[in-house]
Parts: sequence; structure tokens; C-alpha cells
Amino acid sequence: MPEAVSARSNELSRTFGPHLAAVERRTTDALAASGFSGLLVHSGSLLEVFQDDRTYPFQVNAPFKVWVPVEDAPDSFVWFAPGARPRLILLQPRDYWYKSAQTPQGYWVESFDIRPVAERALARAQLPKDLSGAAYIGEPFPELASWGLKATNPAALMRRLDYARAVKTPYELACLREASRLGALGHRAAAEAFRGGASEFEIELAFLEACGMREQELPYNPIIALNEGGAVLHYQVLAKRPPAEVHSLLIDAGVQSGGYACDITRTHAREDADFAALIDRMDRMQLSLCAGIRAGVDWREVQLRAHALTGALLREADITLCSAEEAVDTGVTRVFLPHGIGHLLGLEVHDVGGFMRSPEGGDIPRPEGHPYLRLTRVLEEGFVVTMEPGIYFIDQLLEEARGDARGQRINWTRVGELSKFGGIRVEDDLAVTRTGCENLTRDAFAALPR
Ligand SMILES: [Mn+2]
Repeated sequence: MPEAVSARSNELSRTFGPHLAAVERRTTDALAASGFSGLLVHSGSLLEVFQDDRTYPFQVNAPFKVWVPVEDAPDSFVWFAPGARPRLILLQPRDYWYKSAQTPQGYWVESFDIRPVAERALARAQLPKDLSGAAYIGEPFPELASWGLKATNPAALMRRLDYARAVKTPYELACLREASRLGALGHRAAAEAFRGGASEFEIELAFLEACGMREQELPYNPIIALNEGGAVLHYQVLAKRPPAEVHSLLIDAGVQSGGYACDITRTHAREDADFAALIDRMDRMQLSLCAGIRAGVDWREVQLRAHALTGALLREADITLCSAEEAVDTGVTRVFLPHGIGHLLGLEVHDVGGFMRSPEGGDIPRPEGHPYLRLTRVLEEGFVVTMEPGIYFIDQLLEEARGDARGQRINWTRVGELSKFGGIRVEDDLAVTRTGCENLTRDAFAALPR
């Protein structure tokens, strides 16, 4: 085993035990606080295509994969009762059409009492007789009604578990670093393909090959947009042929490792020095936002600061005709930056719990005028967040602005010149520390082998 690979797997074996202990502790507390004696978590079911005999790609439920890094096991369960070793009930059907979930191996297996079953309904026999004090988390399925559980997806319990998920354990950070390493490999290959004249689809293939993933294993559909496509925030096309003239690439693509996602965006210019300089300017702005991140920072303030900096950038680039302050006050910055500055990241790419005031209840509202912000909490040590400023030339928003008081503050000639590039976004993943943050993405790019 190469040295780097064995160091990574050693770190996972060393940190998984304490991770599981932390999950057990927070689950024990959450069960006690919400009046339950045990927890049954479902991995999710395969979803069948209408009138067909095939299924959609399986996506394991996050509340299951916080316990076990198993991504290919539909209709399996984790059973946890405080004080006892958690039990993994793994569905391994006798089926010669499909390959069953593999018998688990690796660093986490000995922490579980593993019980294979051949059918989902047989999982009931692997659970305590009396489940009348237990909660279930997952989609309900027909035979669940007869299992005698106290509640399905109880809000008070789920809220406590979701709230706690924002703070990552050292094991989770190791998974996130590995996802970032793979993501950086993919992004480097994608940039090379772009420079070679590849189509959006070919750029995706280069990304997948470099990180060794198939598309359905990615944590989200990659956004790979040449030219104006970059102005469509969740552009999904993946055109098979490159346009006649290629100006720019915006690629937002991530990978997962152990069930934990990275979420990385880069923008590349083909030959235009003016646009390349604008990307550089955005890159510096993004770094300055990253430099302000540490435990105790209110994320709503980060959103507002991003808009102030965007106002300045737009003015410097001659895209707007007014001061940064005026661009913010009149809503001009929101024409160019119509999404949140970042979100929690982890088992889901837009992770849960972004608005929770406390584990008990209550939400922290978004600042007025920022309806797409996905995080309003004060950062704590161990949070992992994305930092993703951008500016875009979006026809729909520009048209709306042209007709009102914002119109006279925008340099339409300049907007006309830049529209063919679509937009710019620079996105890194940050692990918050007491005094600053670890930039998982930049560290991963810096460590790439030559
Ligand atoms: Mn993101």
C-alpha cells in the first residue's frame, strides 16, 4: 500500500471509534430529551421506475450514513439503544439478478453487531420484541405499521440530531479532506480538458475518470457550463458538442468519501485577459471572505459583507456606475449575486440544520432581502461551510433591473461585453476552528501530485 493511502486508512481506523462514541452520546441525549428509549434508522428504499422493472440509483439516507459508511445497502437498518453496541441489520437478499450489498469490511465493522437478513420484513426479528418506546427515522414502508414503534420521524428528536450534525468529528473531517482531495483531482483534469477544447460532456468524463467515480456516486449533479451556461445557477445540460467559440468554463462539481461531500466551484477563462482578470479579482475577494471565518462569526454578517465586497468589485470592474454602498442599498448587487454566500456541508451537500436557533426549537430568520441564504447560525468550531461568492449575467434578472431604478446604476455596455462568459463563482469548503478556518479545498489543490 502506498504510504499516503495507508496513512489515510490509519487515520480513519483511529478516528472512527471516537466518532461513533460521539454519535452514540448525542443520540442518547436526544432520545432522553424527547422521550424515547431507542432509535431505528432506515437506509432508504429503492424507488422503482413507473411501469418498469428497474429502479432509480440508490441514495442512502443521511441519518443512516452518520452511523455507518455504507452507501450500497437499501432497506438496511441501524438499531441503537443507549448503553448497548449499535446493531446493523443488513439486507442481503438471495437474488441472482442483482448483486447483494457486500459483507462489510474495514475499520468500522467491529464497532457493530452485524445481522444479515434476506428480506426487509425479517429485520423485525432482529429487533427487541417491545419497540413501544422507540423512534423510527426514514421513509415509512408498508410492514413498518405492524412493528409497534412509538413514532415515525418525530420532529423534536430529529431536530436535536440535525442540529448536532453541524459540528464535525475528527473522523468526519478526515472524510471531508479525502473528498476534497478527490475533488481537486477531478477539477484539475476538468480544467485540462477545457483547455484542450472539450465539450461539457467530455469535461464531465475527465472529472469522473480523474476522481474514479461514476456519476451516480457524486453528491450532486455537476454543473459544467461553457460560456453563457454559467449564468444558469444549476445548469444541468452537459452538451455533447462544444460551442463554435469557447470563452469560459464554470464547473461546480464535488465528490463524496465515506458519505461526506466536497462542493467545489472554479471558473476558467479561455483566452480573454479581461475576463481572466475578473476571475482573479473574484478569487481575491473570496479569500478575503475566507479570512474572516472563525468560531463566533454570525453567518448572516458574512452574507452582508459579501454583498458589500461585491458592490466594490462591480464598481472596480466598471459593471456598475455607483458606489458599493449604493449598489447594496438599491439591490443592484442582488442582480449579480442572487444566491446565498454558503451553506453547511457534510453528509448532504446542502446539509440540514442551517437555520436552527437551538436544539430545542426556533429558527433564525434570514436577513431581509436574502431569501436564498441556507445558513443563519453563528459558526462553531467544527462546522464545515462553503464559501461561494459569484457574479452572473442572468438575462431574467438583468431585464427586471433595467426597467426600474437599478437600471441607471448598471453599465449596460459592459454587461453586454461580459454576458458571453455567463458568470464567475469561486467556491471552497472551510472547516471552522476557534481562531480561523482550514480551507479544505485550497489545501487539497496545493497537495496535488504533479
Ligand atoms: Mn455550494
